[in-house]
Amino acid sequence: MQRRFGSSVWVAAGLVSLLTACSGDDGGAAAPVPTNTQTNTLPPTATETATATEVATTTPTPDPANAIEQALTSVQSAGVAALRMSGAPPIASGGPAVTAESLSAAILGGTAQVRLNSASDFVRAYISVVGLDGFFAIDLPAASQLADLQITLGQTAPALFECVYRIEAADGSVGEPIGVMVEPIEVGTGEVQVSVSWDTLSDVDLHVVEPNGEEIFFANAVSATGGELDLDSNAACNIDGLNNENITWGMGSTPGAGEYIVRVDYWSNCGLTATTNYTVTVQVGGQLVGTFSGAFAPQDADGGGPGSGRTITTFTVGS
Ligand SMILES: [Ca+2]
Repeated sequence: MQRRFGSSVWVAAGLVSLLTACSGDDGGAAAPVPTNTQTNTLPPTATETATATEVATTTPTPDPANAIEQALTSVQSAGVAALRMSGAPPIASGGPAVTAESLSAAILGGTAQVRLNSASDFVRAYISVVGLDGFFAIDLPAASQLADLQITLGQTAPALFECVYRIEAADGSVGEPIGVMVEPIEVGTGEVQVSVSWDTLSDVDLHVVEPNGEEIFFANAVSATGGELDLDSNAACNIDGLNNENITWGMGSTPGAGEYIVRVDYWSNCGLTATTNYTVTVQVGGQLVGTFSGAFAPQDADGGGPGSGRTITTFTVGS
């Protein structure tokens, strides 16, 4: 079917954000970052030193206002959720270096696709944010020189923050950290927010069916209840490189009570032969309901319209 191109003003603004977000993750351009995000500069006591070596097993009371969840709420890879640890990740100890490549833009309340690469095998990755306490640690299914991460941003993440990656080899050695500046795209983050991100320059479409049956998607971008598709990426293979779509109910609108159906359609592979991996993120009432990852093969592309797509999940909004 015919479809419009993405035309809203803020797609152009978002592209600027993407470029900014990518500016530090091309390997050589990354600025060095502190190897420790702790702000306490007092010399550690014997007790504190002992505690610091046990960050993986102790759970100090976190300060929510200064915790990593201010920026990042979840990290996954290969269908496994990362562990949320307190304190700071381990410092470098001669392990492998890493580069981080953004395969999608980062949007508020959505999930960014990030690929870690190394010239050497690694078995674990650490993700932290400069100035915020805590970190995520994720074990790979097997030693690899590549790991694809799905990193979910908070709906109120800072306008600019530095995400720090480091990896660990099988022998326990940790490499030097790499910092990536992230400037999230300010999409709508209302009472209900559904988004999808993906990792190739192809056209994926997000469809949300409301309890009243109205379907929000590119050809019906604003619903009667005020639900709106406010980001439609790579529309008709007019590649913006954001690789994100977002549907939300903004200020002054109220999502109806009842069950919502989330579908994702592979509109076009845009000539690519690679598999496209996607992650759907659902936020309701300011809480992360869940993330749902899957993949499209090139032949799954169907140029779909209303009613098209793969059902990803359903969720219920109370009255
Ligand atoms: Ca699209």
